[in-house]
Amino acid sequence: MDFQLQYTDKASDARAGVITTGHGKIETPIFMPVGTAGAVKAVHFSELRQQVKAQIILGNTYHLYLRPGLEVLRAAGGLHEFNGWERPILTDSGGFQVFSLSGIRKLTEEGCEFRSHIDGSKHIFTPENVMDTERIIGADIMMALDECPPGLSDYAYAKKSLAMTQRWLDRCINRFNETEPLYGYHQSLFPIVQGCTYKDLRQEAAKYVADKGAEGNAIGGLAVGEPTEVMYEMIEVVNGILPKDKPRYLMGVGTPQNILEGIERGVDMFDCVMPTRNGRNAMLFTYEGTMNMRNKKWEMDFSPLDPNGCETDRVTTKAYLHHLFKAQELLAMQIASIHNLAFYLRLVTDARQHILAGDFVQWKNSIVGQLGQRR
Ligand code: PRF
Repeated sequence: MDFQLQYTDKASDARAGVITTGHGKIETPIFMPVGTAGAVKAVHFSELRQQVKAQIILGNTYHLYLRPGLEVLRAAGGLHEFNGWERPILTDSGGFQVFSLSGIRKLTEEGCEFRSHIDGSKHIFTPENVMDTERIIGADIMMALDECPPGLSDYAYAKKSLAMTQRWLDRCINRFNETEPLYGYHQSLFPIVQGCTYKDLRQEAAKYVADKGAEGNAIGGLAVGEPTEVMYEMIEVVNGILPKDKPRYLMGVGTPQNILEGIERGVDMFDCVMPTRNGRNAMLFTYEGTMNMRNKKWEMDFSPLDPNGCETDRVTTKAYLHHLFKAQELLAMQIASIHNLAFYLRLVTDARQHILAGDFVQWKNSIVGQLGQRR
């Protein structure tokens, strides 16, 4: 993997760059649609390519390991061959999903034991078997196994948890280095900085991760219940330490405003379920704020969702989408998901253009207030 910085903003830490993987290039800053089980919910890959203009998608080790399972993925020749997405893929390691989804779980030095949310069967994720699983899935970027404690954890717990995440990271790196990619293209391993909301823990965690010399680095453990301002402060602390010449990925964040604030603080990669999940729930993101498409005010509004948006935005009227949500048509979820993902990709593409043009901060300040409004 290669990362070239094209331009660093003079007035902030925002950067524009290009990541090159075995499945093509990614222009940063970038938003990665979430494709949990190897599919982006309600959006076909043709729409993802042509309308959303997604450059990379995310998969989850937890889901893919449980279903379709490693035997199928291995026989298919990896996830790219299995699902037909020929652009880059990143896989999250599963730890975070185990904590948010599975039932009974036990955290030990060895790893995390959990029960499948599908059939209740018992499993364990260890740093070693997660690396092996991510090799079999074959993502271009693999994430290390970490523990993401709740946002408001006390200091003692946060410190203990971080120490274990660091020991797990060493085990991940060892296994990663002992194994080879299975399908003939390079895979990168990104470590994850944890440390909750404690500045000294975040600093220590960022130094620990930076010393590993990985091809890219991630910031985890944020947007998990702490105040937004604290999240921004932690990003600043961590990015002050992580290497500038490697991509930085802020995991599971966030709203359009969060993404712009992250970009301003030197983050290059983002993922979040919000555009798809909220879209399925009738919420649209736009530059002028959010819209609830179930609201009666759209019943007679025959203007397009966005005359300057993707094809779906140009041909769908607000009244029609309102009708589809009221009638519980599946197409409603599809249109809203395409719109939201296309908007998120447009947001980061516009941010990139303004970084390259040298007026990112001015542009960001001029739109960030509007983004939070309700239309
Ligand atoms: N760790 C991992 N995945 C994640 C997170 C984390 O801390 C988050 C937190 N926002 C989202 N996804 N492995």
